[in-house]
Amino acid sequence: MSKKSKHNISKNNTYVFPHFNPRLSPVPVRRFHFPEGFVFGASTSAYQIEGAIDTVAYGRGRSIWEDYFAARPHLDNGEVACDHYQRMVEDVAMIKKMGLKAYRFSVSWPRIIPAGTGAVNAQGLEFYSRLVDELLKNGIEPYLTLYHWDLPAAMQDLGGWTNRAVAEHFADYAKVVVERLGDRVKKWCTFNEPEVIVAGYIGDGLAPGLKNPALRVAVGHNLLLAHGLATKVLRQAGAALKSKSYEGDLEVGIVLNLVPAEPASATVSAKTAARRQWQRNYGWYMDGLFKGKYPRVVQLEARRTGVSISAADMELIRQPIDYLGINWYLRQVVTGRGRVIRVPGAKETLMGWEIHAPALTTMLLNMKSEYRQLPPLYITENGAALKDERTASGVHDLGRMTYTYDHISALEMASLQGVDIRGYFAWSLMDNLEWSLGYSKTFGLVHVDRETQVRTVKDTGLWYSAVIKANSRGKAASRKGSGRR
Ligand code: IFM
Repeated sequence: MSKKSKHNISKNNTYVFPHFNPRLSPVPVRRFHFPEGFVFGASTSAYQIEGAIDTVAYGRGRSIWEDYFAARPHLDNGEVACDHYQRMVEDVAMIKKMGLKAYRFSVSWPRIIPAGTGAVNAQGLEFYSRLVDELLKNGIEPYLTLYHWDLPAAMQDLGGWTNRAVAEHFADYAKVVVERLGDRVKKWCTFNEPEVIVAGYIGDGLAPGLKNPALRVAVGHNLLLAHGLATKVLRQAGAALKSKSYEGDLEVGIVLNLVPAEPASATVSAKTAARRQWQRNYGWYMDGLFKGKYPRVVQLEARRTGVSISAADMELIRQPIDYLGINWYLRQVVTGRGRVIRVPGAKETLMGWEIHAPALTTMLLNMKSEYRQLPPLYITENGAALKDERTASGVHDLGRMTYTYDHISALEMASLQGVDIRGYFAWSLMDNLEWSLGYSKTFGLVHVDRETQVRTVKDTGLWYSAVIKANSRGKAASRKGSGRR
């Protein structure tokens, strides 16, 4: 490091914070028109960043990513990931330096209850307790997700999410976590992206990789049941713990990845096909949660695949939640024949996902008019896998900066038109394990050197940091009340 360098380097050389001049930023650093209390944060998930999966050293049980993807040794795995388990304190210091007001992370079921049910791994639970303390000490609000895809292998041995009993075990696990952390964590989320969890049963790109399309509705329905059971547990525990360190009740939500389907043309057939595409794949989670009834296309599929759905199930699923988290990445464009097409000339990320921010505004406005019971919303993930250029002066990623600006602006448009939107979380805080795609697809605000683990805040991270600063100026640090219906 030359003396002249303006880079800021952390005490232990863990992260580098290059100099950034907001006035010279190629993308505007401005105040957005969001309501008071709007929160800017970033997200991660346990398996994608923690490492420390060794059962002996860390007491963690095996997950489906080890045992059910074991036949694929060529794939990158989560053995080291971002080594966050060891570097947690410095990572929180970096989050603080970036000015993030909130941090969304997941806790790992196999780390806390290695066999999925029964004995608790005290070391694992303690890790999250320390993380929460560290965040609070630094003025960062924890947003905790109970399940971000790392099912204990022992639960998969029972059939995983095809088995309703696993939903009960999940609720017991939620109880263990809330009893330990509920005095300090206010924002709780049951599941991250049920639709993608289902994808691991009907395809082979994600664990457990069962390739059985007939399991689609059974798995999705059991996940929503598990959400309902855990929500009850969290509420009960919350009431018992009431107002230890924060005002009011703890808030419970779920995170859905929503991909709106837009018709490729103005024809009736294209509109009908787009509606069907949405309802079959994404809308049914919304309908279950906020209407207490699945759309017809899903009811028929349930009947065809032998899934019985009772009125009591739907009551459990539709119980009020305090917020809905939305992970937003792309839209789909659908022809009259129901084919999802690529829009000629459209820009795409390295995931092959179309970049089209206006669809976010449209989707939010449509949701507002379709779902009367919609709770307050958060964008709990949004980001892009794009090329990063690493030079001596930093990590340059103008494409991601533009993408992020455009999406926050699209969110602002929805907010100005009356959508109750309370926060935005970038995916992801740092480059991490993109599941079976390994470390090749990077979404981070922060670059992670795979050899040294040194973190370097990318240009987008620096820009985001400046945006947060610009949006905090002059605002009282007020906290909104619970959004419960
Ligand atoms: O990395 C994933 C994350 O785990 C869930 N949401 C989408 C991200 C990008 O694919």
